[in-house]
Amino acid sequence: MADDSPVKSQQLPSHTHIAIVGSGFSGLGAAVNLEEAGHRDFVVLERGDDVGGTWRDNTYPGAACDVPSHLYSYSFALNPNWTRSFSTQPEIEEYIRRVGRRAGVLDRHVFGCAVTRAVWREERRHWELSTSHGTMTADVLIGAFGALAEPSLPDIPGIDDFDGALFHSAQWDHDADLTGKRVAVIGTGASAIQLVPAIADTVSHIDVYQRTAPWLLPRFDRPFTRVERWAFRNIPGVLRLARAGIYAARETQVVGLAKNPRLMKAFELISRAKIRTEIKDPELRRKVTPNFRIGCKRMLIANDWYPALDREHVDLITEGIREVDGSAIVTKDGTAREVDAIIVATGFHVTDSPMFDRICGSDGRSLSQTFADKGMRAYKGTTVAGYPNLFVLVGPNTGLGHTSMVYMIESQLNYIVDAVNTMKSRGITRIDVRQDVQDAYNDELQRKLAGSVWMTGGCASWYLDAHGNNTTLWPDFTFRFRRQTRRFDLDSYETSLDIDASTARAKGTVRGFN
Ligand code: N01
Repeated sequence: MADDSPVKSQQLPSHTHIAIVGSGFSGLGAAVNLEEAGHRDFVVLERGDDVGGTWRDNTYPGAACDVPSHLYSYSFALNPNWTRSFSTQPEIEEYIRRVGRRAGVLDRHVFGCAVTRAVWREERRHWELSTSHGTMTADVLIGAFGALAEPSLPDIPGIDDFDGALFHSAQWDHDADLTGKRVAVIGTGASAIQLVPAIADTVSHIDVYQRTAPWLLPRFDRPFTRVERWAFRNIPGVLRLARAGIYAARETQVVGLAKNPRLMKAFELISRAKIRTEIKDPELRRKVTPNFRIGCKRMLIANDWYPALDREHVDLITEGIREVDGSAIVTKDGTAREVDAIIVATGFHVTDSPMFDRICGSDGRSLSQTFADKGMRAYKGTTVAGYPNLFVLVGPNTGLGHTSMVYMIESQLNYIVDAVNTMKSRGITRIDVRQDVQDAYNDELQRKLAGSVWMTGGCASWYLDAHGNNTTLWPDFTFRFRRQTRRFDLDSYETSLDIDASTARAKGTVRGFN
């Protein structure tokens, strides 16, 4: 099958053993891992028309990865053909599509199928799913809906009545012709710093609205030479070696980020030097210099952001936005700036994903209700007390700013596949993580986070929730998470057996049940 061949969507089954919601890096990875472990009775429900998730959706100009591709890829599908060190969005999307097609799991996908509700039915011990294609049930639910899937729109008075083109960076309107137009970009996060330089030559003017200046580091991006690509393809071990080297180099950052924030000062010096060399205008230098410790918000990497801001037809506006009035953005000092298009690059609903409203556990409460008291909490970022047989990928405190999320996803997948295998081999129909185990796990996480730069660096970031808790980031070396998730720890769970297994239970061959 050609790599870009169209996918044929399947019918929604009435029941499946395992339902996976979403087919980005995590959902597709789950499908491939389950298939390899011999599980055939699963279905992937994907609201889009192909695999790829965030890499399918974020098609804004300049979209690229901040983690080198040899690490930002599946360990089971290394790619010797990456064309450059930091791949662009089209190349990553193509990679994920190819993995999906080659793994032979697309025949278990239902595309264009949005899950609108998932309710645990205690009496039947299964999940009842409402979807845009009808209803179905599943014994096990894997939430792979992603943390960066739901665009967050700014609440600016009058913006809905704006007279021109208006869209979010993650929902780029490719029909909107920006040639020669006056454009406003709201936000200066990872997406904005990629898209502004990419459109700067096309548009006549850009107003960039900055609320908080980000710290920037150099982007060591370059095309691979033909010799390197030949070596990646033909010399055994070279790909793995490259991957290991990138992994080790990135992991050293954890020492400063999580353990000793004062060490981050060295990065600050590099970033300040970058500002001095890449920007001529002293006033602009002042505006782009952050007022918090580097690492507190995600460190960004780019070589073209400051030079783009320094251009004649690009203005950096730091007065806050008051409102949108007709075709003008009005700042708090009363200045109105006319534009033809507004691009909002204001990030995603991470700690308040709409999917949390749609998943209801054994007491009927949604995940949002459960998370309302203390914020998002899970065990090993994957299971949540009161939500039996639910596994969440890229769940609470599994996020990273410095290295590859695919590494965390694959760690979770080890754990989930082992859990599903354990349930099958022991005849267990219901697992629910013990509340005391989950609480102890989270107390330990917060203790580790307390001294980190994310908590002490003096910034407001989407890493923190409404309570000021960091419920998004993993606060340690990632190999420690890999170690924690190597095996499913049945003793941390309350479990129930199926009727066939009761005989085995009577013989005392199954432990850990209630
Ligand atoms: O979003 P963000 P993003 N008025 O939340 C500002 C990943 N990613 O789409 O800092 C005015 O980082 C907000 O200001 P402030 C990556 O994990 C990865 O850029 O909150 N401004 C900020 O400047 C990343 O972290 C790659 O004060 C408002 C910006 O909007 C995540 O996606 C590439 C505002 C939002 O920044 C999200 O990045 C791209 C308002 N009302 C993205 N609300 C890779 O390379 C928000 N802002 C892997």
